[in-house]
Amino acid sequence: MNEAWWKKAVVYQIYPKSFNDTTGNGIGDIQGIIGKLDYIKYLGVDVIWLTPVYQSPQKDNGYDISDYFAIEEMYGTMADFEELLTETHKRGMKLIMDLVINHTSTEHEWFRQASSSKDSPYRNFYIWKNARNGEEPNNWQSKFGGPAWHYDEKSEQYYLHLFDETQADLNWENNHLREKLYDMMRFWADKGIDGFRLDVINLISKNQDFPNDETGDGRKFYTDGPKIHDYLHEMNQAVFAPYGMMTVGEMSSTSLQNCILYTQQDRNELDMAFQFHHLKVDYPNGEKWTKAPFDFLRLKQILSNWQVGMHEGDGWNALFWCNHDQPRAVSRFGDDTKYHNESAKMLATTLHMMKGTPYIYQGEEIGMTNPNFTSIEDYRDVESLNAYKIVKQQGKSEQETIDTLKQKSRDNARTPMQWTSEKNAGFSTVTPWIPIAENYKTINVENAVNDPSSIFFHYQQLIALRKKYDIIAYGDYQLLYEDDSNIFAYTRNWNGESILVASNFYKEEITVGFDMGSSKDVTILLSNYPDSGTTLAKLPLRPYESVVYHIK
Ligand code: TEU
Repeated sequence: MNEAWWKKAVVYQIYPKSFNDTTGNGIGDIQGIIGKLDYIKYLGVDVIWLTPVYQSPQKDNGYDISDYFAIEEMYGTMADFEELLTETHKRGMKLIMDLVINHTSTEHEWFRQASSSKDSPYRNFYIWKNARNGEEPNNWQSKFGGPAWHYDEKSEQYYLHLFDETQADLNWENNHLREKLYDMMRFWADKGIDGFRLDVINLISKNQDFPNDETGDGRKFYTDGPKIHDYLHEMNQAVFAPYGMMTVGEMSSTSLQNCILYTQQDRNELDMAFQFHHLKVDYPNGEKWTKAPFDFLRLKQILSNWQVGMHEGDGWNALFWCNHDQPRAVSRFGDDTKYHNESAKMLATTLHMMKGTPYIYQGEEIGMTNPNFTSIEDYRDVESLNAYKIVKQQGKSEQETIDTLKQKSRDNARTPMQWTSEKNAGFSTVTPWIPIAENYKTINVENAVNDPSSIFFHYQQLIALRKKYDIIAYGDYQLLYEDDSNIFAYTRNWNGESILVASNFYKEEITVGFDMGSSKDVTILLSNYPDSGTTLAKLPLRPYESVVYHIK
């Protein structure tokens, strides 16, 4: 079988700002990553995804790029980056960079030129529109709150920004712009990087009528937009294919149908896609900024639909619970106190035994939790600060607003990596740019690697299983106990063998039964309890118990 290597790979995501500070300024840096490469290698991952380290005013922590060819000074130099790449390769790992090409910072030279005059040759690199009845050109909303248009006094037109007003959307209709972007991508490819994670890539093609959205926020006019597949194919042929790159697209509010098209191998667009529907199961009526429990049945249903749909459609999923935009999974779907160890392992197992390429976000492998910030002073994220204002304007009390942020803020994921129980968690010698979670004295890397029963070693074993058993990469997927409100169970089947995953998502012990046919040889590949049952017909699952069985 000649399958792509990344089908058996696991990726580790690094958010440099919060990873490891070697300069003593409270902010992580590239040398800090180099210093921890042996740790990452020890976990067993194949690929590192580095979130943006390009020059940036940091309004959105690097997702606002002002120079694609320069390394942000606070992270280090180009020489540091090259050293990181060499050292990563030396250890047999690959490095993919984050590519933010839906928008640039308004401090990018292109935007400076574009906004200098309507006649600038760069004007058409961005999306400019006249006012409509003295107001915004349409009613599209920014994903960070408020209108998606900003009026530029000087050149007397509005420009589009789907994110912060300092993140101006690029005009992908412009061939010249596209060529410039592909040249830039080749610059990094020539340095030897192994691929790209493409930020909100399914938003780059906008409906050119820019219609008003009578029933929404504009999303339907640019999500998986009219020319998206053409652009991705063009990009693939211009950059990804010639350099043999691995690519993963971040797909905002996408559909299964489109993700199949994005990732079917013979279409030559992308290798795999992140979708977010399973992480909206705690958004009542689609509303993020409300404190709410998660809907477990929906969670199972969504993940399972994508498992089956991508398998049948020959697409490929990027699997994840956590990233720098999401609250910590153990706090969100598990129990971050009494059953911290069990529930973090249960979540890891449930996801890692699925079909797709799993992504681990820094700190997830030691079960880092949400920090439970109690004051708005602790927050840094532009989206959270906007939400704070908006939610209060809607009439919610200070306490309610803080409680919502505590559950939903992206800063939940952005607190410094907890390396040791020493001052500042071993992250920095000084107070970090954002507060550290108070539990760092117990939840930290040093403790984890010294404890054979730690969450860290559970992840290490999950990664090793994926390498050893082809069925994990290639098997089909069948959901069991679909309507059960405590148990997440599924099988993977391939070449006459099966894997059964049985996970209890809650604290109550539940007994389940599986009929896997007779005279089968059942072995436990991994469990988060030392003494899980092997009688599948009658299987008690204790709080957060999660077991992987191999059945031949
Ligand atoms: O995120 C895009 C995105 O749609 C989100 O997950 C976003 O955080 C969410 O809509 C907010 O509710 C990507 C990056 O991962 C994120 O960090 C950037 O802020 C964003 O793009 C803009 O570049």
